[in-house]
Amino acid sequence: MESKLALQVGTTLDRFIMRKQEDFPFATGELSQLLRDIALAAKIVNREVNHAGLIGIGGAYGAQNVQGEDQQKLDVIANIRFIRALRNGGEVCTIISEEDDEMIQTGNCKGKYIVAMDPLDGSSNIDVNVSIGTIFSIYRRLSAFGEDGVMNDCLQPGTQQVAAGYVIYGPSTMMVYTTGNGVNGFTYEASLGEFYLSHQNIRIPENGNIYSCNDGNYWQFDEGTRAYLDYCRKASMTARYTGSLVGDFHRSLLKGGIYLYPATGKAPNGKLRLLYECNALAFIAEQAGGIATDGKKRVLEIQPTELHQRLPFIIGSKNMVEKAHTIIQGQA
Ligand code: AHM
Ligand code: MG
Repeated sequence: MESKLALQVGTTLDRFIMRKQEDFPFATGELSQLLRDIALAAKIVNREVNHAGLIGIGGAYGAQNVQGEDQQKLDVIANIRFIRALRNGGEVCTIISEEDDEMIQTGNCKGKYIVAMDPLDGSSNIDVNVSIGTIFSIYRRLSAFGEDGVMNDCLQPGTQQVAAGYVIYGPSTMMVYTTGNGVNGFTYEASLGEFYLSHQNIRIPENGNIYSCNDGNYWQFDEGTRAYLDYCRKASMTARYTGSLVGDFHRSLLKGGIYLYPATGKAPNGKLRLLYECNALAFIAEQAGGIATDGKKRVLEIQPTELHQRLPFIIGSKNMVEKAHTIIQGQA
């Protein structure tokens, strides 16, 4: 449903969210407030990211997160900032974060929503000043109000997302999100402290010429995936891979392309996480006309069984993902 009021140049994220809410007269405004809380935390993290090189908080924290990966100081800071914003906001009862093994209870037992997030994805890129991002998914809780959220609230398939998005901290900082009614992007104007609508109703091109995959893993991929990468090379497609999922996905979304993180010898179930990396981007891709799968199934229909579940991941332009499936499944 399109907003009743025409959107004008200079529309801020706040105003956009407000106008969208006017389309739903019975809505309580809690989801709108939650999106604003996320945007506020993103502004704070953006400031930290911009200052990281200056105040010496880039680099490893010296600890490891639950998956045995080095935690960067900024990962920790971003995690704290987002949790704090969601706790203060009051709409969220439970958070799932890449940085925390267990569910995080905010203490807002009346909160309607669950948030799954990767507070700072692509953190190996922080020290080298390459784009990084925050990814988030929002679900309605299933359990009764008045208590903490439970595992069942967190293990919902991606089809149940009520909103999802990402923030990319790059040459410009942008927030891109969907509430299931198209995808819109907002660019941050730091001097004014506002996100402005800059990319209205984003549609991912059906075709593209860019493939994005860690080619160094080539010999760890299955035969089908290798055949697809051979096809990309023979077709002289352009290879682009930063190691920052948000950046690589954002490029595909705007220009057309395909991103693949297949299973490898080292990561036999894939590397990326369903709840706070893949589902959000899959929701956005589909809302923009693209496709996201684990190589066989639609990502959004996968029933999660654990918080930090991993999966192989293919996402991008419709025709490119379909072609990849055909080749990977040996039908080419
Ligand atoms: P992270 O959550 O630890 O940052 O890992 C996720 C990142 C993605 O952003 C990126 O696409 C991928 O891992 C890169 O992995 P690799 O270095 O194995 O290619
Ligand atoms: Mg991550």
